[in-house]
Amino acid sequence: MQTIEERIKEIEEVLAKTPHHKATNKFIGLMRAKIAKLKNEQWLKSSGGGGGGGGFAVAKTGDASVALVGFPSVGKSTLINKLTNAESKVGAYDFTTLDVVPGMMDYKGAKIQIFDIPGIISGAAAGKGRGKEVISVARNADLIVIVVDPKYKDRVEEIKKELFEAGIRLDCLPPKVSITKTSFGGVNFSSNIPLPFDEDTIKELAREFRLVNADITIKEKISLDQLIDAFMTNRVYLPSLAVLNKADLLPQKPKNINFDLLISADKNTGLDQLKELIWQKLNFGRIYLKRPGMAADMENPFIIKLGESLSQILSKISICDKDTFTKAHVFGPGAKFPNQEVSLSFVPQEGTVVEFS
Ligand SMILES: Nc1nc2c(ncn2[C@@H]2O[C@H](COP(=O)(O)OP(=O)(O)OP(=O)(O)O)[C@@H](O)[C@H]2O)c(=O)[nH]1
Ligand SMILES: [Mg+2]
Repeated sequence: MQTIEERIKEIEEVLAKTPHHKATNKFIGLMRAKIAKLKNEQWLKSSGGGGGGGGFAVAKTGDASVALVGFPSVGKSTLINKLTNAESKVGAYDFTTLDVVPGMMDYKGAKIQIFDIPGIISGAAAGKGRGKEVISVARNADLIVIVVDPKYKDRVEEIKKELFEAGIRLDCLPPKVSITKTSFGGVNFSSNIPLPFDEDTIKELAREFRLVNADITIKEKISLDQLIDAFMTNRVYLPSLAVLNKADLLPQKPKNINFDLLISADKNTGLDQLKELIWQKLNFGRIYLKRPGMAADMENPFIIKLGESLSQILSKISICDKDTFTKAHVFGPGAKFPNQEVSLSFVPQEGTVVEFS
């Protein structure tokens, strides 16, 4: 019997020979969907335990979690030891870290959990090395920090490809496609946007994903691969940062910079900028809560995601009388004037003082 890998290869070969034009669109879509499904199957079957959690026991705590992903020996453990309270073993040889090591970084009042994970190798997404476990941790994080060093400096894309193969979509939003299962009526499709595939292709893909009755609406221009992503249920969409560590070893600043930041974990350079970039990528902000008649607690900010409304924020605050709140008064940044009365749909900014009432 053919292995999954052989089946993927066979379909890829067929695809490579297929000319791209309108008449072959449906066929290409179907073949790509089959590859996506097989890759998922391969991932689920690879060693390292079942399902999403993988083989590492990692409890998420704090306001957000960040995974450090990179090839061996680029300095991930050195970095987590500098950023957090962790004491992860550092070694001048590959695969020093064999387990996931969590650490907690305190920044601007937020508790940001960072995971140091074993170095990945090419083929990790197909389960090579401890790829499955490593990638499971990455999938469950809120931000991926890709770490490279001068030896691997041109290989950010290679890491991104591994993550992509494992269903992780970096720095993009989920395609605006809604798929609602219905109980009868077949597959109905609606969209008023010109798309690079036809209704037949969508219906064929729906069949491939065993959707017999469903309403499908596409609300933005997407590619065929994004359409397949919309059908796959295991895609995660995460922000990422790429950092080049060991910048102290570079004779000069590299020309083609495809990183967000150059750092040296060992020499303590760029680490404050990295903390700030992590904060920004997580889209975090601080608000200060105030009780009527009392001063705001400026020592203990409440961490929010910028863009959230007060009612969304309220749902995360643990105070017992919160169900009674129907409005708020705001002060400082974001308020038109001190003590402005706003509804719970108000969106605060970094630094807004909020008094719920
Ligand atoms: N020159 C220099 N060396 C560094 C820097 N950061 C780490 N190193 C060295 O690089 C080697 C590997 O560091 P680790 O932190 O163990 O690397 P890792 O990415 O955790 O490695 P694995 O756990 O094997 O994947 C050690 O010898 C570190 O001292 C740096 O900023 N500059
Ligand atoms: Mg390590």
